[in-house]
Amino acid sequence: MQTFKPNRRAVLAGAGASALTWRAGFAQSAAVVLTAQRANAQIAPEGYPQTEVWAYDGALPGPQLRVPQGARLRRRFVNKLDVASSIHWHGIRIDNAMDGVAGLTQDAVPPGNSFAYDFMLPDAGSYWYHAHTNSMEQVARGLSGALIVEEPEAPDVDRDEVLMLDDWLLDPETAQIDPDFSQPMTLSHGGRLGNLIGTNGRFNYALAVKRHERLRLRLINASNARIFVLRLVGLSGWQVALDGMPLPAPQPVAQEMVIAPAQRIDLIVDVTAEGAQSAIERLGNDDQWHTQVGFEIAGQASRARRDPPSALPPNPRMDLPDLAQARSLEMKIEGGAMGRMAMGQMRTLMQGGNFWTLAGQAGLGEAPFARLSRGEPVRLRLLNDTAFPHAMHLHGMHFREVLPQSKFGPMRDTILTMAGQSQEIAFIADTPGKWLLHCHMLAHAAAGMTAWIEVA
Ligand SMILES: [Cu+2]
Repeated sequence: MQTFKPNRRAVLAGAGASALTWRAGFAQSAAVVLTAQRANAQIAPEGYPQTEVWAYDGALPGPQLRVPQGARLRRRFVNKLDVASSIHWHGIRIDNAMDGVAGLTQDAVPPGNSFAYDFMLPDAGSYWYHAHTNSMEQVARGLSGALIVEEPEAPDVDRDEVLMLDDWLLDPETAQIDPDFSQPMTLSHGGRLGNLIGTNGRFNYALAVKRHERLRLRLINASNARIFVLRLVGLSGWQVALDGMPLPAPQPVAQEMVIAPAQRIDLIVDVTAEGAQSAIERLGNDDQWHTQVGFEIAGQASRARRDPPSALPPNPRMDLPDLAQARSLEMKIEGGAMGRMAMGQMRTLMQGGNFWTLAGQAGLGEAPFARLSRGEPVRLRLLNDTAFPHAMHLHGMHFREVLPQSKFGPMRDTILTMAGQSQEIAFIADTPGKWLLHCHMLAHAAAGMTAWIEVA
């Protein structure tokens, strides 16, 4: 297998913006800032006005941060918004003080103030960063970006592209973001779903590719609540990582892929289409397939057919938890519309502005859901006793689903649990600190679906 310096290749490929942000990352100057500010973006089709967004460095999505594995990321977060904010580095097994959860790991940064984020990146892979103060609103308004941690030796691909899938809830006349973030219907049902779906801040994002080109595609679901069901057309590919963590072997993409809010899928794909078009398509509510990302074929890559890709090198600390020694925990997910929660209990919940509970509690309590000893194996049963799917995200540590016959699923940081489903996850509590466990349907998190655990 031929290898190459990934960042150099990206520069040579003319990936202008990402190359620049990569250099900024590599400079590792404490003076490098990341600013949350108002900006305008052409999200909606031509003919519509620009949309006012809140964006990191004024870009939608925010600047793509690329850092070598094992390096530090240093960014002074400058808040130029009118509201307090903070940044969560999603999926990073991070120093707890840098996790960005306002009210748990730091105070929200007031308008006009700043906060120095400075942390090690132990794992290669596709991660992302987003606001974690009133995140339902702040992420919906645009505060998210990709955080890519580069392997020391990148896989043999021609290009490396980040695809941030998102949806926006816009006024169909003015193309401005719907400012109602407290709609009971949204909070108690499936969450805030947009009416304009797109990729990388555009409704019709497309890439020009060559036939037989091999691409690494990093899919990131940055939406508030949308579960994307995707398929490849004119592309043949393999999944090589989930939520940043490499799979032990590349998995051929044989059928539809499901990517829940906050989840990532790393693909290596070959452009195999005979015609001029290939695409990642999305299954719509109308049961039709729609283009999510177009791949417009112009020209031919020098190499035609290649061998299947190799597995990505494993990250550190991917050991399987010892189930026999593990502490068993259970978390019931209850509430929401059409659920089985008793009327009286639901009424009390709603008086506090909530619709959902985790293990009987709405929002963060004084005491954690669990106190864990550092290094302890844990198994946690998630019982979704609601009428809706949820994307449960654990901060600070990745987990594996426990499958029948004590087999394990891949390491992930976010698991999709369907209505009525019971799943068990297991992990080694090896990152000290206070860690959030919450639904990444951000309206659900805003309406009670947050808990925390402590590892000490
Ligand atoms: Cu949820």
